[in-house]
Amino acid sequence: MGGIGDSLRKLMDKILRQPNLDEKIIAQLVNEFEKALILADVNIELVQRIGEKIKQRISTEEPPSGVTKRDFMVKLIYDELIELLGGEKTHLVWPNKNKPYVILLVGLQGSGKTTSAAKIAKFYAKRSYRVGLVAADTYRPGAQQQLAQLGDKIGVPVYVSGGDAITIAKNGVSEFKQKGVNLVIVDTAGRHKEEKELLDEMREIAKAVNPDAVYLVLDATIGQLAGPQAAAFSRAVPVGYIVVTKLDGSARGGGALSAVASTGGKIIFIGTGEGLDDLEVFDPPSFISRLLGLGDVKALAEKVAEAQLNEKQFEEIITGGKFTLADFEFYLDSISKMGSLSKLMTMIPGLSTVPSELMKNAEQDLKKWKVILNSFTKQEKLYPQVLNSSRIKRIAIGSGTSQEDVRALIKRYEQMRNQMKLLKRNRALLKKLAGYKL
Ligand SMILES: Nc1nc2c(ncn2[C@@H]2O[C@H](COP(=O)(O)OP(=O)(O)OP(=O)(O)O)[C@@H](O)[C@H]2O)c(=O)[nH]1
Ligand SMILES: [Mg+2]
Repeated sequence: MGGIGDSLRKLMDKILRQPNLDEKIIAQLVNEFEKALILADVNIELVQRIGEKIKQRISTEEPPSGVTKRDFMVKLIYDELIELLGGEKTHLVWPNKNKPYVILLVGLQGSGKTTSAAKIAKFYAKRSYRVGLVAADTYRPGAQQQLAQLGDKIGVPVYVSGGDAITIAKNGVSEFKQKGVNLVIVDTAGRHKEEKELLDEMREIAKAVNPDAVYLVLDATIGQLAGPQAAAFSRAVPVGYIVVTKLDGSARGGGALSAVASTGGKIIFIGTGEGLDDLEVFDPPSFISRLLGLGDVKALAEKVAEAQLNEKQFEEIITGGKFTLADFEFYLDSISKMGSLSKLMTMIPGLSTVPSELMKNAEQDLKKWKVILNSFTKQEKLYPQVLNSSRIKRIAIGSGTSQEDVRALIKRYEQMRNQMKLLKRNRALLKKLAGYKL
């Protein structure tokens, strides 16, 4: 939920460190929790209802045996947040490849339709669908060109033509159908203020192409307004699913997601950046566990698989007891293959509590660290306890860096190792409590 992550992660940490959860402390923690949600633009009444529920449950229910009250409280918060976002289900669909499936994208100007069209196309193309994109935005100059360029980048054909939007949409879809394309995605124009005109055009296009699903694209930065906006579109066209974009940059993402969920809207994808890989299937349990700093092993594993890394080794690092410098090195290598470090860190269990400020530096440090690690001996990587000042000096000279650099790297490694321990504990806890497979 955008910027809300930091404050929630800190709060979870605080709860887990409380020696004694009495009523007063609970009230105070719940209050902090409510504040974090309100800052994320979640509806106040909804926030209060959740707060009350957590307070009531923590004071009346007995935690399952072997579970502390602190752990139980974290679990209650986890559950309530999932509920807030519409429950445990994901709405992802796998269209039947024997029959062409048509998606119509609608939404206001600048909400991210064209970018999302390309992201979704890439998502399915990677999973061996034959995808076609139809550029039915005749309103904004250059709009067709924008989609054509994105299509080029991802190797997906784009139907571009002159004429009016309705004819383009209709012809594009039928041409792709004839060519045996499994999935056709129609990008349409947005309008800023003339909503009525926009909705009329959407209705006409929907009539012309008879889509299997209409996806509404909403910008997370509008916060709670996402609710009424989704409702307005749903009255005009049969909105099946919702894509919420720009969750990376918005502190109001929590408001947007919860507002949509509370109107019964099915969020299928979320956009988390401008890149064409910055699209995620919306899965509330993974989303929330990441938000709370419990780490999203599932999403991480998917990224790893996509980057064709050694999945088994990765899983061993996450679940294994030891975390050596060699594991750390493997991490760094994997991360540089997978893209943005700071984004990945939020998925890596236990590391999501590292403040985002630190992560920024980490991105810059990554290259230097790899050079330094090259100067470690194998023994030093596997048994970091042998490191002493003369070894550190040797490593600094060998890698052309300073002893402070080497020490900083060792310190970061130790931080990660400690957080791995915390994570193991969190995962074991959630497994025990929820039966949810992390
Ligand atoms: N940070 C971030 N930016 C995004 C995301 N999705 C889209 N954008 C950016 O938002 C801007 C508008 O995106 P478009 O895809 O062109 O939006 P559109 O809805 O097609 O706009 P119109 O065609 O003018 O109606 C672009 O600069 C995109 O890069 C996202 O998930 N995160
Ligand atoms: Mg567009």
